[in-house]
Amino acid sequence: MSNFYLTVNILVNNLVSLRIPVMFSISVSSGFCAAVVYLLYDVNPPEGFNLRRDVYIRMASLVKTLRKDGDDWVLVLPPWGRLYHWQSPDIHQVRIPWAEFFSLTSLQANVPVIEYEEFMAESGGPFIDQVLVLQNYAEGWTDGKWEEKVDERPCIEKLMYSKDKQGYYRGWFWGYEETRARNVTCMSAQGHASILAPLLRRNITATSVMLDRAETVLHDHYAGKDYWDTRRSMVFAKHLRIIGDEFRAKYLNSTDSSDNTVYNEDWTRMQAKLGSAKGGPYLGVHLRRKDFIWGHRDDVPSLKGAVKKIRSLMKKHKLDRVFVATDADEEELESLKRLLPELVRFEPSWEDLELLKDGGVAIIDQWICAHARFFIGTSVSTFSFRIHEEREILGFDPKTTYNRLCGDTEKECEQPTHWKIVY
Ligand SMILES: Nc1nc2c(ncn2[C@@H]2O[C@H](COP(=O)(O)OP(=O)(O)O)[C@@H](O)[C@H]2O)c(=O)[nH]1
Ligand SMILES: [Mg+2]
Repeated sequence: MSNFYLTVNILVNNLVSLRIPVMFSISVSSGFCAAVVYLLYDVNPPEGFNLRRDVYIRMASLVKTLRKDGDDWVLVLPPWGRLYHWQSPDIHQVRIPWAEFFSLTSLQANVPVIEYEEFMAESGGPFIDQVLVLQNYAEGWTDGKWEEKVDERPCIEKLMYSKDKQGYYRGWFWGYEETRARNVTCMSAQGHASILAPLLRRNITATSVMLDRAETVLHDHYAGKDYWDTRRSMVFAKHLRIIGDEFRAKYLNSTDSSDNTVYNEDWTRMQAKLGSAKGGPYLGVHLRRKDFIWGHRDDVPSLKGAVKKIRSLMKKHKLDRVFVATDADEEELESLKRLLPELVRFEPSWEDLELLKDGGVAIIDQWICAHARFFIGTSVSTFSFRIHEEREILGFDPKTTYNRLCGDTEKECEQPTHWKIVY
């Protein structure tokens, strides 16, 4: 009996102590639920689309770690835009929501995510409580010893944020000029993404924290189960997959049923057996040019060298069609077409490009390469790596996937690593 009263007393006390903050603090939405905390992030401006996709995986992992303590962390998707490679003229390519490229419901089945505009609406405006600018340690690794650590430090590089008259920090917030930060701090960090978790938990008085230069932290466990869960959840937006599929059917004689590449939009149910996918009757090539050849890298072939390899692969695998995804400029493209007149490319009209944007076209290129009977990519291109993963998800034999073009004079042409999915 006395026990009963005690329980009631505790309950009453808890109710009282829980209710009080509700009356004074707008950040607590209900007495019993953990308050929402938003994690925002951004990546070094020169980084391209496919490394950014990789950083998303690191941030999703961090949010999962943060949520383990019961706090309701939500990942805010950084709008796409102002990417160095997205230079199609006269097309507005900024403030692009993730839903234009990825299936949001698929992402949400992995970790809670919202678009930036939703964040502004939900959190009460274009304000970010705390920006943490991640950087390395000025002194590098001391004694050549690697250790995981994170510390507040003076900013090493010039701060890309400046205070306005009201004392708010202004800077690049994905093209949302009205967005401001209340506080900006530089943090030296060395290690995997989740080393930030204790620091972020201590910061819990803030309702929104943005990690800038988020690529500074590494994967918690590259190619582990959590990596693959997040990667598999990055299902391309349906309209892009449909356009890619229609193109395959029309120009490459390729359909899912004949190629054994039937896709389940619900990624949690997609578990294709390795080697089960046959792929369409064409060779898929990702031929990365531009900045990859400007540096005269010896692991990247000349056009002639690439075409020679393409022809020999077509012969070897008895394929009479070849699909080429490339970022080659006009001049190189003309040469390539002269050397390989039968090549098939996805070339959108200006109107289509305006709708799909450079990012959408890149995804369609990747999707078509992902369905080829045999694929060959370019050395250390994250664009090619994402194609490898897509093919792994579809269930291709690794021999048909982890291939890359070799430089004309490259001696040891090491081939890409096979990363097996952990389900
Ligand atoms: N459409 C299309 N775009 C490409 C292709 N290759 C490169 N790009 C563009 O160039 C960018 C390359 O940057 P990134 O994604 O970082 O890949 P990486 O630099 O090759 O590792 C892509 O995001 C695309 O915008 C391609 O085959 N097709
Ligand atoms: Mg890049």
